[in-house]
Amino acid sequence: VKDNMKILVTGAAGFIGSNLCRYLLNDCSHSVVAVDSLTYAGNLASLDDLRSDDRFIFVAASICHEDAMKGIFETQQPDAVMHLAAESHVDRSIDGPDEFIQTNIVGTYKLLQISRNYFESLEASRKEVFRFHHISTDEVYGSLEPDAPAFSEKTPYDPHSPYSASKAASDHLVRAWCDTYGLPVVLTNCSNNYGPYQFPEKLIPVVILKAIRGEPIPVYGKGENIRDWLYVRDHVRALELVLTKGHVGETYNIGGDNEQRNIDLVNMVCKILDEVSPPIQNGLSIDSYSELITFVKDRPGHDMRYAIDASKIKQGLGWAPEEDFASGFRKTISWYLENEAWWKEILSGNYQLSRQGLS
Ligand code: NAD
Ligand code: TDX
Repeated sequence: VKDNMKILVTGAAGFIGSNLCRYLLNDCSHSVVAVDSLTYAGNLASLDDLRSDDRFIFVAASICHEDAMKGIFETQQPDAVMHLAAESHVDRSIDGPDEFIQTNIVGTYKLLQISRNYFESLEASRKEVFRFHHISTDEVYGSLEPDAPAFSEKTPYDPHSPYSASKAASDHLVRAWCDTYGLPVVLTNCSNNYGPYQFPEKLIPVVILKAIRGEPIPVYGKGENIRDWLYVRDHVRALELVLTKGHVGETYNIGGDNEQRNIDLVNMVCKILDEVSPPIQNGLSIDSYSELITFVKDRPGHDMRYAIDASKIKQGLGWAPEEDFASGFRKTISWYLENEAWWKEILSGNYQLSRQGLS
């Protein structure tokens, strides 16, 4: 597989997509065709620093729009697809599952059909190179009991939320297109990511931004749920490795070996913030941001624990997380403190103005 591929990245203006594009261009020698329909979660500002690179092109389009997507394949002639476009927030999927079914299931189906037709039209040497990489989540495996072994690639699927069920459905479709039509696919299922450019609805940015603005920090239930946290840069490194070195038809689990109870994590973030941006500096008359922690109504069907066994990608492809847990969180907190303009535009809703005038 080539190390200078032209990669069509769907969901490129989202959290992981924008970090992936940055890695593919700045740390590797790939070119990127960035596709995103700019839903509430997509933000062109997350790609600002990449737009002057002549190996980068952005196209506003939905994976659900077949004509638009076909046109992109025809004109751009990508060597590979990395499919990240999705509705990604569990709470939103509970309040309104429709978009999750449309984008995550129907959109993935449409993208598979277009990719399959495109793949079949390629000449033999380009067929060797082509991959369809589906980016998925550990949530498809369901919830673990406290002492149960971590999820492996062989763990049976048991999704509980509309989000995880829709991602599970998309995983099955991708495998079926490989087995039935010979589309050369690879799949990855990753644990919770944290890092720069994460939309302020997810736990870590919620905690940081509520804290520095002196608002209650909502912790669901008793805060005892456990997630396995991975720095986003380690995830995108793994994605590039699987795309270029992974075996066709295979799935790789990606995780940080870093299980944390929500309440412990939230307290840790508050403690780092106390140090680097003391409450008094933000005009707050509290000693510690942890005083803002407020236990709220639990998420319905809230999975208790996720944990990933990443030994297949470690042993098979030589991947390992590089970012140390504490330093990764410090970097993330600093990023939010230093990039006020990025999140203020989101909190005010102004970021959505950037999509006006896009075809
Ligand atoms: P995100 O919500 O930040 O970004 C998703 C992007 O997809 C947005 O830019 C949005 O505009 C775009 N999008 C949505 N519908 C689209 C459509 N119909 N057509 C084109 N673009 C569309 O999500 P994220 O956290 O960056 O997650 C990216 C992918 O990684 C998702 O598939 C998610 O399931 C998966 N994943 C995320 C995590 C995590 O911790 N965030 C962990 C494992 C897997
Ligand atoms: O305000 C909050 N308070 C809280 O206690 C939020 C937003 C979350 N939580 C809890 C719920 C979860 O146990 O924190 C944990 C993490 O929540 P999210 O950030 O919403 O992530 P999660 O539901 O675990 O899903 C994430 O990881 C897997 C991503 O959103 C998914 O896209 C990914 O597939």
